[in-house]
Amino acid sequence: MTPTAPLTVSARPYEYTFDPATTALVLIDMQRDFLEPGGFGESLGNDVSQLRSTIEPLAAVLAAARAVGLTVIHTREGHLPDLSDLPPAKLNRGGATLKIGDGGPKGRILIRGEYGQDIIDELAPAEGEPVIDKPGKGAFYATEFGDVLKARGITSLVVTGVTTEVCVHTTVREANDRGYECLVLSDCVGSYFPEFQRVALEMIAAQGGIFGWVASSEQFLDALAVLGASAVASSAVAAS
Ligand code: C5J
Repeated sequence: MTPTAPLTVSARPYEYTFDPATTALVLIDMQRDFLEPGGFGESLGNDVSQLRSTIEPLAAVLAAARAVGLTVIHTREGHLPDLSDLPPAKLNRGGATLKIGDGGPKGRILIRGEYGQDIIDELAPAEGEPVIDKPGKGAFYATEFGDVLKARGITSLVVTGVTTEVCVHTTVREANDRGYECLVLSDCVGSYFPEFQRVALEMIAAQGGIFGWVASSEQFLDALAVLGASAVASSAVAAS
């Protein structure tokens, strides 16, 4: 992508400015294990339908980002088949009916390479889009994410995915400490707990943007529209 003049998104706590050439759209853990029945999220006692409202707006943002040539990066939470990267504290916590590594209806729970651990069909990575496999909640911990961003000259992150207060928050906090400017799209992040969703978003933008900015997908698409992305985004919504 050729560098363009900075774009501006109407956001909380104030306008977010970004250069598309140095910005990545990041989709955190939009995996079957979190969004579909029979996976890790449900085994922890959660109602996975709570997360599914994120899919349609995120599909529209993804289509628009691809149309204007924005860098797109996906992450997946998961562990090696021999569980050597799984701390006992994570394995044993949570009182799950199915633990990480157990066999479930979509394969071994949260294990790399299993059907359930992969990204949902609606948001499947396109060829060439990096997919970062991470053993933790944050995208930087024990991964190549930071190197991928540096190699591409990325300084701003538009963050989406699940769950808002866990992997999205951890990643935004890690990114903020490393100097990245983060915009979180409020309807493209989801939580199993409506009150956590509200408070987690407030926490990002509080204190003058202590961790970053918050905007809706519509506000972000409005900003991208000057690059000609609006038609693509509308057709993605119509098709979904
Ligand atoms: C969780 C995540 N919630 N991707 N993972 O365990 O947020």
